[in-house]
Amino acid sequence: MKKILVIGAGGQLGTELTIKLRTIFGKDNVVASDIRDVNESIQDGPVEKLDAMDAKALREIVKKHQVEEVYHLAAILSAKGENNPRFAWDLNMNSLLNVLELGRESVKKIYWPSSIAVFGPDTPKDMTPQFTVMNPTTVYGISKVAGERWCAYYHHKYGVDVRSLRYPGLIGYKSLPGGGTTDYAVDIFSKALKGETFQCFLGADTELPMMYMEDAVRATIELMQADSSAIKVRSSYNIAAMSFAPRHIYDKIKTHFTDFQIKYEPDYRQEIADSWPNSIDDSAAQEQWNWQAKFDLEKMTEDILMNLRVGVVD
Ligand code: AKB
Repeated sequence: MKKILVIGAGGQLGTELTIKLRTIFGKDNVVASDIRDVNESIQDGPVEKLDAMDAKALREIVKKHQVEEVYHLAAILSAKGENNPRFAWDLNMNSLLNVLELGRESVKKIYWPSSIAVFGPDTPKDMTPQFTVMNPTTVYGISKVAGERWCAYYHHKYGVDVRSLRYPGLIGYKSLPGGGTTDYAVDIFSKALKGETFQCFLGADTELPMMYMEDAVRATIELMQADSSAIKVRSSYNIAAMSFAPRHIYDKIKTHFTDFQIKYEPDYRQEIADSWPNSIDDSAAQEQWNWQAKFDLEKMTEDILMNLRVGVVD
């Protein structure tokens, strides 16, 4: 069985992806690494402390576990990146280059996430195409565009098998996000459950592309399992599932928690959200490796609330 390394396994996506990879490939074959202590739910297999900017430490872990496949998820996200742009650039870029270099050595396949943050105010907002004007305005977005170009470069120049998805905002209930502009759509559920008023840092009508974590994890694994000849895009694929604004998700949750209240208090994250698309055209992913989302806003809300074991009202 091949050995897999997840970098940034303690993060929102990393935790759920590690759990899923361990159920598929066996818990001893998936090494969870992070700069911080990881969640208890992924301490049932090998765990390593790792600063992904440390190329030597990374190479040693790859050697020690004879890693063949790397999922490199460590990054500073959009909102947090604006507080320390230089550090966000250094971390996001240097860690990716460290991993891509391993692709020229012993690692056979690499996954690296991009984001809808690669798009900016000049990008067509509705059904944003796979190939279009980008011009992002956040340091996170700039690092993702540059990262996409590096991935394509390493593939074409050195034959590195690197694959990537441009995630929309990811929504799950098992692990918390940190530092993103779309995080409100995760936080809103915990406030509803606690019976507290939700203070939303985006305006009521701010529509953004979003995806349920179950779809995001499945998309990632399906892309990695697709035949190499099917992968025509070596920068990063658009993927889509649903688009909604804060008022839409509030209305959905309110059908289950009738007393739930929301207050809109937009802050600096509003400008970031306003620079991103409303919706995404993912036809290239659908055509080339059969991507299809399963969850819309209604199904996702019901699933989250059911899993959190609260009374779901019909
Ligand atoms: C963020 O909000 O920064 C991320 C993203 C869309 O990449 N969730």
